[in-house]
Amino acid sequence: MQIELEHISDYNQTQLEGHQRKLSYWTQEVAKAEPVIQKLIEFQVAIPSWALGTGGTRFGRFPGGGEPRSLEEKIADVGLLHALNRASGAISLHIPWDIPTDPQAVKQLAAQNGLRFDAVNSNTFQDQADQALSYKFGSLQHTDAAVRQQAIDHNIDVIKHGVELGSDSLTVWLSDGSCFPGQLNFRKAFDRTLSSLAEIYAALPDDWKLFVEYKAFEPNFYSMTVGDWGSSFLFASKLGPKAYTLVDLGHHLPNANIEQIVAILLHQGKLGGFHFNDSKYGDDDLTVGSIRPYQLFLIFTELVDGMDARGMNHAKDLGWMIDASHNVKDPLEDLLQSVEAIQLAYAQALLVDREALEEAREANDPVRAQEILQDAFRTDVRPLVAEARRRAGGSLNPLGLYRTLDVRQQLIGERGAKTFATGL
Ligand SMILES: [Mn+2]
Repeated sequence: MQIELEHISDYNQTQLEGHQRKLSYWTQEVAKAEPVIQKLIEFQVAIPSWALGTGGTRFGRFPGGGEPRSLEEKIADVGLLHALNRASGAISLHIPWDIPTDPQAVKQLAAQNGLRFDAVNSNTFQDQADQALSYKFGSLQHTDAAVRQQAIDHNIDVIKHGVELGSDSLTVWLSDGSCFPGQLNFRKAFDRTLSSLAEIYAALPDDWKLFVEYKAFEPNFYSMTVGDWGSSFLFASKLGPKAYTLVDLGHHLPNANIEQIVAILLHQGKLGGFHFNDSKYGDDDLTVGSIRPYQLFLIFTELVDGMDARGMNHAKDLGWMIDASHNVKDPLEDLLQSVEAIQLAYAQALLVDREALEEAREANDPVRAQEILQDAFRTDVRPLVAEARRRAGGSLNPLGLYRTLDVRQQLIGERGAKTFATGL
């Protein structure tokens, strides 16, 4: 299905009066509001191709119907999101789940939906049916050089698919590590991983970036070879200027100070990409902003501050992506909520009075510093986000329109109730 422009404008008409009333507060604050709205219009968050179906755990999976059956249908789903919110203008592919058989046609289809291709993702955390050697004991760290070579070749293959689609970055997330003390020589695992990554790095086109994603635990439960930002930073630093750390919010040990990690990585010019989700206990992959919205705001405050300090373009200079799983929600509704949560945190971070905050810091005044941050966090910026969407041609209330149009039922009608999307 497609969401027609008149669906959006008709629906917006029904919401306009209420929207303008809420927005009227900001007419006193135009000098503050306008730059925020402009930045929100530019800001796009990529949607991963593996998050469009129902997620599951090792205990089970409860599909909701109408899931995309092919790469083309995944692109169509992201197209629906983007039509509604005008902020999901990119898709991130996972190889081999989404190998484009006809790259030109796929590229064209994406362009028709207003989408570009974000980072491509390799997969050496599971064995494919036609695969010669197993990744059971790791991929880039493996003791057997032939397994390492297979994983290197796969990553280089992923780069080639990405080049065909106009992508410009590769995300490498490794499940490599060990489950038991004594199983792995940490130093050898590090060295092997580094030399494997160096071969992949050497195959990167000049204008590409390599993102090294870290994760504290799972599927390995004793050690992860790229287990924290320190190891990722070390790998990225040793690889060279095209390699960066990628921060996934769910990949830390409980209560890690992610905003501080982000600040230091940005300060060192080594933060490359970001995977948004939320969690209570571990890598829960829940809807962004559903558990810890204040943490998300604090992270964005550091992102904005750190990017401004380096003269970076908020919309273009970091890779922004959602990486979540949807066990009990309609994936598209969940993604609409996640994008909105990101926009809200971003808008609030833009409102922080940085000059006053810096003064409070220099004066060792934590009370004042907290007031400044929480003043921004407690500001209702929903009218600004809605206005940015409206101006960009999206819906004032994407979720409301999604339900009014009964999109999921239409997708079930087109694709069937028992379709199965590849993903996690
Ligand atoms: Mn991730």
